[in-house]
Amino acid sequence: MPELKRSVCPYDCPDTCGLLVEVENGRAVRVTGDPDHPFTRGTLCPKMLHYEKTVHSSRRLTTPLVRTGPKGSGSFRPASWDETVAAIASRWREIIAVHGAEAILPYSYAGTMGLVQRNAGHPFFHRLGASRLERTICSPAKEAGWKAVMGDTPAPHPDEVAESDLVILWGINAAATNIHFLHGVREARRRGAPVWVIDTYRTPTAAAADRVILPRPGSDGALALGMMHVLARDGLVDRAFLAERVQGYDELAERILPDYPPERVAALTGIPAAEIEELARRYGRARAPFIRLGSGLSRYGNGAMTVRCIAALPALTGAYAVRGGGCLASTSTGPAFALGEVLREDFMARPTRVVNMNRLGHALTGLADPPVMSLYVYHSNPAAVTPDQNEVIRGLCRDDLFTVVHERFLTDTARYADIVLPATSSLEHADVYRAYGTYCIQRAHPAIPPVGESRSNWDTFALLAGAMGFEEEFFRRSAGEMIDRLLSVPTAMRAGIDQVRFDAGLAVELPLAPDAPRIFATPSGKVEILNPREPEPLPRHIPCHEDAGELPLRLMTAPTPYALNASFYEQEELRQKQGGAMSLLLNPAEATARNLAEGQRVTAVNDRGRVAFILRITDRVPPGVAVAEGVWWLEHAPGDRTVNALTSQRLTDRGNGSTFYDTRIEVLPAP
Ligand SMILES: Nc1nc2c(c(=O)[nH]1)N[C@H]1C(S)=C(S)[C@@H](COP(=O)(O)OP(=O)(O)OC[C@H]3O[C@@H](n4cnc5c(=O)[nH]c(N)nc54)[C@H](O)[C@@H]3O)O[C@H]1N2
Ligand SMILES: Nc1nc2c(c(=O)[nH]1)N[C@H]1C(S)=C(S)[C@@H](COP(=O)(O)OP(=O)(O)OC[C@H]3O[C@@H](n4cnc5c(=O)[nH]c(N)nc54)[C@H](O)[C@@H]3O)O[C@H]1N2
Ligand code: SF4
Ligand SMILES: [Mo]
Repeated sequence: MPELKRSVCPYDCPDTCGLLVEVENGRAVRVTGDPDHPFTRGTLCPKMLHYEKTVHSSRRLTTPLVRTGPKGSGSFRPASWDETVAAIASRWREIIAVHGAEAILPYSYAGTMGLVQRNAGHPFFHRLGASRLERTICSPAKEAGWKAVMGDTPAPHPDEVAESDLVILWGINAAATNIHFLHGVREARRRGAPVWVIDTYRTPTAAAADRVILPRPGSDGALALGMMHVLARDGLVDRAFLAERVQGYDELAERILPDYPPERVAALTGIPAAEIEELARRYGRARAPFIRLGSGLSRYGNGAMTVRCIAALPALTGAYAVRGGGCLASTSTGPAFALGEVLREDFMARPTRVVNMNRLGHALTGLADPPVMSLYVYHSNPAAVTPDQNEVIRGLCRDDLFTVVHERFLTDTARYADIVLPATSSLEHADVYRAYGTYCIQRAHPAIPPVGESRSNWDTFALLAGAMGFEEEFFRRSAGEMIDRLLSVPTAMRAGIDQVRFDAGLAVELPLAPDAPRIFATPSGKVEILNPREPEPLPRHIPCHEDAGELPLRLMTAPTPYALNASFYEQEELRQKQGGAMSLLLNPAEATARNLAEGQRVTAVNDRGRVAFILRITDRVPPGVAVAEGVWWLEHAPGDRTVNALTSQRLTDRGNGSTFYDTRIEVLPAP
């Protein structure tokens, strides 16, 4: 009889599902959704249905490795932990002696979202005096734009969407990235709410919508301003709400009335003026319109401003005050834990250099002082996921760069390492999780022993701390002790949780006061359409970087339902579900204009790179747009580069975020 253990999905996904793991002889044999999870209620996405195939993949790294061939060749010999940890410590001592500790750069992101394992390197690198990584690859511009208008106002509970009478899925492919949210959306629809999707192409989510609107990439801010123009012009605004609870509506009206009439917004967005009018009127007449805002539209040079424009919209109609209305950008559950206990910024003797993770290529190849002489990568795959792959790989090829990669698989990045350390999967280590699409938290204990000689992030940093001679008792704590410590610090947000359930390893909801999303946590206590603390006090349309670009196609570097960033490519079945090949989607008219045929090999080019894809022709993609779903591993790519060879290191208007979607290309037949 298999033993049943509880765990948590560790991936970077807003849902943070509870898992049930069937364990037999120390192996996970089956993984299913936990029906006892308050939000995800027992269903899993297609990626996690066979998590056991990832955990027990024949490709798992089981011992440390030392490089024996040229960087990138993938030639390694097995080695012991003692040998590799001693080698890392001695090389770091040499680097510190010559260049100082800031010549060492950690690089980590979202391989696991558990609070202790994810952040395990912070105390170590603070104590070492290493450079700090600005971790802004995902959605800091979205956060900045949201915060400028709504401050720290909590998002509505995701279940509230069921009470909405108009749902807008705005820049979110929820069928891939937030599948459990669609339960509530379906419920709203069953009760009569139309569902509108606003995206740049017909994603799988569009297939389930009543209406699909496809603005030109990067132009959603203008669309929101045009909608607000119509609301203001036609008197569809809530005067009482605006007077009492909104700052700056009159100033906004002075701008949107002359500047954003539907005809001008049609020119900016490519959406016909009549459709903008219709969308605005439907929005204005709805009792409780609910916007679920994704992050894709924030990954542009104007990303934060776009989010600000959209965040202003519910203020005009008072939707922010209505249950089932408003906007869910993400649930901020961070304050539920005293994360400072893990991060330990106090271990830093002085504030050290900060390197933006989106500009890794620049950091590794530029003339920084001190130069980056060692890169330590853990739970991230920068050779695949970071923009400007060519420059990242040029940097990783440097013979004088000492690279250590702590990983579950021999990823594109690990192939360039001098030393590879084997990492546990989430089933093999302890952690505690919060969520960014729900208000759930959950603790996980190891369900199985480590595969091979793999070690968790926490345990690996403990070894490295020992080898570097760090005396602090902190570095001798186990992950379990660290979690206990973290949970022993009470926070206002966790007060009143079902402690018995939580201690039993079940997911529990943070108690959200019913009206919390309707009490605006901004400095003025109002929705701040006008925010005097911003360099631009009022929302307006600003162009994105590539609005000035010359190549004809906008490239969408979008998520696929069958992978998560560059994770899950070890599963052959999931690659098959993605069509078996790294493909580029193009509209029939664009294919015909270039004399390209379905299934042929094509090359996408711009001044940063050239990437081979297999062409898929589909009218799901409008003219002027190309779509590359997923972040494939190089070994499965038709050529020698993957999608991020086309993306740039330029940052967003606010938040220093990535601009993956702000990319232009041309597509040519492959030679
Ligand atoms: N299956 C799967 N799930 C995932 C991920 C994955 O890769 N695969 N990634 C995870 C991660 S790291 C994150 S951050 C989250 C969220 O990941 P995000 O990248 O925020 O994905 P979505 O929120 O679905 O939003 C992306 C959508 O925005 C659209 N888009 C791009 N530009 C524009 C634009 O200018 N306007 C509009 N209206 N739409 C635009 C894209 O076409 C795409 O459908 O998902 C997580 N979940
Ligand atoms: N083209 C394109 N590029 C993108 C995106 C996109 O949509 N399109 N999305 C961007 C976004 S939103 C994000 S958030 C980033 C994500 O970028 P990353 O955080 O780098 O995400 P993954 O590709 O999932 O890589 C995580 C790695 O961590 C490893 N891992 C898992 N668990 C552990 C563990 O416990 N310990 C250690 N040491 N390793 C572990 C996994 O094997 C995996 O290789 O990618 C960005 N890049
Ligand atoms: S990736 Fe998301 S939807 Fe899939 S199991 Fe994990 S938390 Fe659930
Ligand atoms: Mo992300």
